[in-house]
Amino acid sequence: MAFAVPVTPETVRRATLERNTNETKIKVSLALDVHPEYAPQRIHVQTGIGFLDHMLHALAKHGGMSLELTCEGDTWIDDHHTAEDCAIALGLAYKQALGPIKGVKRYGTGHAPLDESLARAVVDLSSRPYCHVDIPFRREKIGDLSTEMIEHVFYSFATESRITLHVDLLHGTNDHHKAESAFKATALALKEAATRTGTDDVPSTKGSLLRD
Ligand SMILES: [Mn+2]
Repeated sequence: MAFAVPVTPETVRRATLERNTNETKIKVSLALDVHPEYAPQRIHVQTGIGFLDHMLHALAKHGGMSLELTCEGDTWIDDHHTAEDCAIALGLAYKQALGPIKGVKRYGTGHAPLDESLARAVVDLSSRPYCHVDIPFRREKIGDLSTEMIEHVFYSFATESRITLHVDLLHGTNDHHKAESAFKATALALKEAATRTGTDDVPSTKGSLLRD
């Protein structure tokens, strides 16, 4: 029988890292556990791309995470390097914060509607990086984020965090709503998958979910 793991400053799963290239300079600090008193949820995202900030903020908020992420990227070129690298850095932080895959649910499913849009996300903290995204957008861009980068963000996050992630838009018409419901569904799936069971069990019949 599982029991809740108390969230204290000592038990919060967290990671802080920097990732610097000639294209982007990123600082990220991520905590996978929040508590109103001991670990209040704090979210500050500043990537230089407003709509990406909005999506990562939603991911953290509904994923029950604290997230500080800042990026100085070459947005004078376009949004590609910044969006991709922020997702890579976030994935690295997620993997690091999660640590060895044991004592967690491992699987998570999220459904999030936003008005007419409904997205489903399914996560497996498998150490097997895989990503499937099916969100048919109509527009080229939402704000300053190219819609093609939304799939890329999910892909980069899943690859770097070494999770299996499937995100499907079930239906919807408004592109802003479609994207937001997808990030919120992913947040809910991640939150469930990372929920601690209160045991030391490795959730695999193989007895091992290897992480480096
Ligand atoms: Mn919105």
